Amino acid sequence: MLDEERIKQDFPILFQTVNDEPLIYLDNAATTQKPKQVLEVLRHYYETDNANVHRGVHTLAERATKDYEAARETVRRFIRAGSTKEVLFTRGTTTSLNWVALSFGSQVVEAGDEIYLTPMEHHSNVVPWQQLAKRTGAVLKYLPLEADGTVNVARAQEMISEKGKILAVCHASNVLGTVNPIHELTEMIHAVGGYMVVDGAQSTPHQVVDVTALDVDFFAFSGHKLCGPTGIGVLYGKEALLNQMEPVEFGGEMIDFVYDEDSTWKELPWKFEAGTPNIAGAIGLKAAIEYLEAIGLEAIEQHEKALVAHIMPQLEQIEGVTVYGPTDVTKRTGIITFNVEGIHPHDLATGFDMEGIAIRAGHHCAQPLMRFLDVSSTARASFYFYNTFEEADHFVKTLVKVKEFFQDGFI
Ligand code: C6P
Repeated sequence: MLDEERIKQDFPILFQTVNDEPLIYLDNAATTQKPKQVLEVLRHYYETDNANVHRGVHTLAERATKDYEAARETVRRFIRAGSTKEVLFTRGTTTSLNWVALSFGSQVVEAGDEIYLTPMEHHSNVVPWQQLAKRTGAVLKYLPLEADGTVNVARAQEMISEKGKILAVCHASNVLGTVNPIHELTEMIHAVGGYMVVDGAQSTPHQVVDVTALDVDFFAFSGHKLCGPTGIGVLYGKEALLNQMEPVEFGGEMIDFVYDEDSTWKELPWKFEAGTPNIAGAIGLKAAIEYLEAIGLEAIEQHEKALVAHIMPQLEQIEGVTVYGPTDVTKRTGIITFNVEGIHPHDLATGFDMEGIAIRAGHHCAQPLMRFLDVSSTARASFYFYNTFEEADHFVKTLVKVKEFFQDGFI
């Protein structure tokens, strides 16, 4: 069990009022708040160690380099990768997925090959593949979903053919809260000689991730969704594949020798990291991971499931509320995406904000999924380990209040 009331004290931003009400932050799928422990590490880095990495021989440069590379080792351990050569720092999930599609994708995908996605992918795991398909003449195919938004594994198996080259799928959906059967899907694409690319943006912050056990070829996530800074993310790739993959960006840092007409690259992982990297971001990410590990990823996952299990039956009692995704709470992360009949999601989000509660409304960068759900947009409350049961109850009460306001015209 996790003591969320105590944990909440670590997050200074949560102790403020919004529209004269205590802030309840339920937009954690968009980005998470940062604990004091991370803020202090960032402050300490800039106050005492700030220097460029892999360049200087002076003391500060050596300290910054040591801390930056220690962050890589922390990420390696966190996602259970075999080697730090397999851990590339990027700007975030979007950059990581673009790198794979741009470089690896262009190397292995040919005209007529098939690239599989699911309708629940975030645009960051759709558009780079659309562009790759256009460049190469490959065919994009969407694996079918069940009515509750989970992947229809049997039909996926039928659909994945000998032409399959890439299967790109989210580990957890940013809308439905479903967790996909990554290992099973990985076996399917490997069986036809293809590669598995996983968007881990919404799983890595909420559950134990083991890229080695999952046997995925590439895995992407963002630091800001797990209490780390913005502008830092990770691309994991199997060493043999990264060795074969060409860099996407070129310039300082990533070269070995630069001749007049051509150049050679450093070894992994540095051949991919052109220019001055986000040093503070990596160091902040390390602090965030250590913070999460101290709480325990299993405890975080349990807490979010307990919150959702507490809320879902209450939502079912409210007339006109539709919750999307599986009804089985054990199959969900801490995301609750919903609509209220007759009320636009943006009105709902504004109503919640009037009550100090931050939720998100819109298409959540998942327009193919909106078409599957046959809606133009939805509201979404996304919980994290620092959200309390009291906040969960307040969320439900506020939903009733906001609904009555828009239906009856007073609050
Ligand atoms: N989803 C949300 O509110 P970046 O922006 O690169 O850190 O992450 C992109 C991304 C990729 N995949 C998934 C599953 C995601 O949820 C996100 C970010 C946010 O749902 C912002 S749109």
